[in-house]
Amino acid sequence: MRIYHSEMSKARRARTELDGGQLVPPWECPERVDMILAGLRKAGFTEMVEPAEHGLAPVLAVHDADYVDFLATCWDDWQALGREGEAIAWIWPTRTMPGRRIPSCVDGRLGHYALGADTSICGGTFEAAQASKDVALSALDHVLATGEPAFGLCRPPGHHAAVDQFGGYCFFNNAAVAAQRALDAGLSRVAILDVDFHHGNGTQQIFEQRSDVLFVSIHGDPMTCFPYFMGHADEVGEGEGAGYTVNYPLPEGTGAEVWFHVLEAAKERIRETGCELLIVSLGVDTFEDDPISAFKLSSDDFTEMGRRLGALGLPTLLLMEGGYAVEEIGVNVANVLSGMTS
Ligand code: Q9C
Ligand code: ZN
Repeated sequence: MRIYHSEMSKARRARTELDGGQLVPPWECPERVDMILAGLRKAGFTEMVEPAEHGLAPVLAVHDADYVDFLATCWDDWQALGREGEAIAWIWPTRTMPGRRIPSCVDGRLGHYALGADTSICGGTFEAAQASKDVALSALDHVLATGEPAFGLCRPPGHHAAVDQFGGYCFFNNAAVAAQRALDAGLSRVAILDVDFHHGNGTQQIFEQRSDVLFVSIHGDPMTCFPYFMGHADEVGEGEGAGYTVNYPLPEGTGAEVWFHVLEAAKERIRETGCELLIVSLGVDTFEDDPISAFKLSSDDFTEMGRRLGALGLPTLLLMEGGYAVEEIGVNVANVLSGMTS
């Protein structure tokens, strides 16, 4: 299987994440990329390909232009104020104080465009986000041209990024950008299956009202898990999109038996809706030793995941999302890819 990745993904090297009331080194670190590449090489994957530049047009097909402009300018605006730390949102429009216009100063703009305080913006963030979507789009091009599966080692991840908001370590929604591009290339319906531990709120929001993208997610119950405010089972899509959003929230502690049972239900929905392409939002933070998540999949279970995804028999684009057990992230990703191609 071809592996797409970009060295530019490591241009984002944030120092801080607000976690438990403290500023800690971010869980979503550039070392993840090297550990995944090392794991893949060790497992015998040798075809590593740098992406081609696809520009911002495919991003603007799913994200608002003012949001993209904010990401492009935020760090410079922040630095121009002489700030010492990284750019972190700290005030928001809320239920009792709805924002009626977008502020002009960077603190206000951060609140408008952020969905959480966990994700700092630093130099290199915009460049890394662009590399990440180029990885997704180049891998997509390969799948569309050959019918072969491909893996896009996207970093930063994408599934929490909404039409005009960043957060949960995500800036551009790589899976959504790729899905829209596949539709624009002539496909009629695309499935995004999100197996990251966290609900893919951004992907859901982008496609909630549409039936040309089926969004199916298996994730930690938002009653107790990030992103807390989306991902319940009764969110099923709206209007035209009714039935094309499917959420499977599962309790913390969920292990392989239940998880794979739910995966089969998710696959059935993908089959019955006639999707022509499968995009997998591949988080491996469902791993039992993930430091910030709470499912119990073993490294061997990821091989089984790959097998079961491959059994759908669809052209498949795998895109990296989360996974924070850095020591084991390489073997876990490699196992999914090996299972799929076995
Ligand atoms: N600082 C992905 O897996 N942070 N994002 C939780 C609090 C949010 C996870 C810890 C977790 C986001 C792509
Ligand atoms: Zn996650």
